[in-house]
Amino acid sequence: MDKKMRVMSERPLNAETPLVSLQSWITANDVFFKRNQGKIMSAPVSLDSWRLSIQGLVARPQELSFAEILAYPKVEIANTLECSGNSRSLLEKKASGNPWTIGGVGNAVWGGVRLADVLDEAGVDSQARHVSFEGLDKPLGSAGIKFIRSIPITKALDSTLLAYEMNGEPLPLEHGFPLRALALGWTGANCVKWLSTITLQEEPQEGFFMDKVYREFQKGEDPASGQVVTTINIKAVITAPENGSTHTPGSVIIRGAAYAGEADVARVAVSVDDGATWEDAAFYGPHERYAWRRWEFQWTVSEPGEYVILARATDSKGRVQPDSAHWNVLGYGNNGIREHAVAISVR
Ligand SMILES: Nc1nc2c(c(=O)[nH]1)N[C@H]1C(S)=C(S)[C@@H](COP(=O)(O)O)O[C@H]1N2
Ligand SMILES: [Mo]
Repeated sequence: MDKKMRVMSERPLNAETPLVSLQSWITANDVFFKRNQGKIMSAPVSLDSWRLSIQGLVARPQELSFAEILAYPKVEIANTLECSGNSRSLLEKKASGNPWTIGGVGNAVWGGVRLADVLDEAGVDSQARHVSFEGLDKPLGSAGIKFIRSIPITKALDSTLLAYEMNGEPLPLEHGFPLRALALGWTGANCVKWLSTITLQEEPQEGFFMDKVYREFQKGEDPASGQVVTTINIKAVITAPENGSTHTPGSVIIRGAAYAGEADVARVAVSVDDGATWEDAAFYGPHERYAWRRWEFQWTVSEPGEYVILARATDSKGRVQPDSAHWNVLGYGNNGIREHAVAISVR
């Protein structure tokens, strides 16, 4: 793994993408954030023996070989993937979990097949309401709890990919080789890696990774009563200039990325005076559904001083990034404008 990544833990492997690598539209595979709950296999599984089981509420249960997956029509989709806990460490009030700054996110072009096509072949029963995904990774720790997650059937049939390629390469081992789920526009926890079994069921999956985590709840509340984290929140991140950097008077280019999960990023506004006034940034580069948009703002600063730069994204449905994040015990979905402020000096 690239040593430029910020490793938060080795066992399990949790590492975030460095700021410089968030500046390109495509996040390279070697610096793409890595988030794991369990133990990654030390070597890729053999494609000859690998099978994907489709079971549960289907007319024709399947045991698909990798070649059979490849035989489905191939789609390539740019999709920004973000960990539910990204930006957690920027919250003013501490929340438990990996201390992500802004690098628990990345954008890749994923190659694979539509889950809908595969499920169509299996014949989905009319009682099926949820689709659960299980991977080949082994749990860490004595409790031995496997990472199994389900999503509603509507999402599974509408916009979920089974990906075997990442940025034109076979899915790297750390990102789920040979096949992973990608619920487009939804947070990483909804995108199970090293897929082995897909089960169609009437009820949502139960268990630790559905009921105790990836839900937004407050202190004293039962985690299971909280909302499940699904779509990625509207958010703009500033990738330049760097927080705490010093500049000479003149031109300073402010750049970043903005993403909105299943929605489209419609607008990014920038403030260089700590929120007193705002101006629109300009978008540049590709504009694709589910992928982040890059933006920039050419700022001319003549007065030396301390400046606080803020960015505020709005999506196509009119949803605006909040001034401050909606806090919850596990610190999910931090998209607060304040929390993502960048302070610089001009001298
Ligand atoms: N099998 C399996 N899938 C998994 C996980 C895991 O621990 N095991 N972690 C999830 C979480 S929380 C995230 S954020 C994403 C991270 O994907 P990446 O490591 O490819 O960036 O994978 C998800 N899929
Ligand atoms: Mo995550």
